[in-house]
Amino acid sequence: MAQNSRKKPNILVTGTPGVGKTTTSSLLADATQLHHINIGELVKQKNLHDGWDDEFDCHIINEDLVCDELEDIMEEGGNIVDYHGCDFFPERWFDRVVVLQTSNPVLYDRLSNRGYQGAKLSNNIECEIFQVLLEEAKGSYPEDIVIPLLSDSVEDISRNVGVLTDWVRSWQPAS
Ligand code: DAT
Repeated sequence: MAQNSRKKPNILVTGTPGVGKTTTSSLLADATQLHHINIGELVKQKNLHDGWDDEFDCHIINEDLVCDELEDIMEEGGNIVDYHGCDFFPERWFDRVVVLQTSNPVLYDRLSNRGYQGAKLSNNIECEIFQVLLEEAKGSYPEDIVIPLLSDSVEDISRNVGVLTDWVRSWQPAS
């Protein structure tokens, strides 16, 4: 199917854990009536993983199973996909790739509050410092659809949801 034949857009919301992907995606889904897909939850619910990674303290996601599971609904359009990785989804799925970013001290506090510590905490802070997700997104999608947005404060969330809602409302399927 051609990239632009869907009737509603698909948006990928990515970034380091803790930057506000789920909060932003959920509010954006409420504002636009698009469907929020939290990949972490989907992987757990549908067992789309190859077991548990003790070192990183998370499921080992099976990327092929995730892509198979989503193919039909992504083809339909109208989805907000929320995940801390972006290089294994087909490029043709997305009309916008939003990379949320958070200042290091703010992210450190958020992840500490979430109970992250030791290597898990420092790996994620390093991931944000080195803009790993922004680079991954730019390497995986056309640069003109990759949008970095600051997500430090509640005001940032409101502004980001507003900007993205306007974009969704003005999006037109190609004729
Ligand atoms: P993610 O889905 O990227 O892991 P989240 O949406 O679960 O992040 O948010 C993690 C926590 O941080 C949660 O308690 C909400 C809070 N938070 C996220 N973005 C924020 C922001 N821009 N301003 C204030 N709090 C924020």
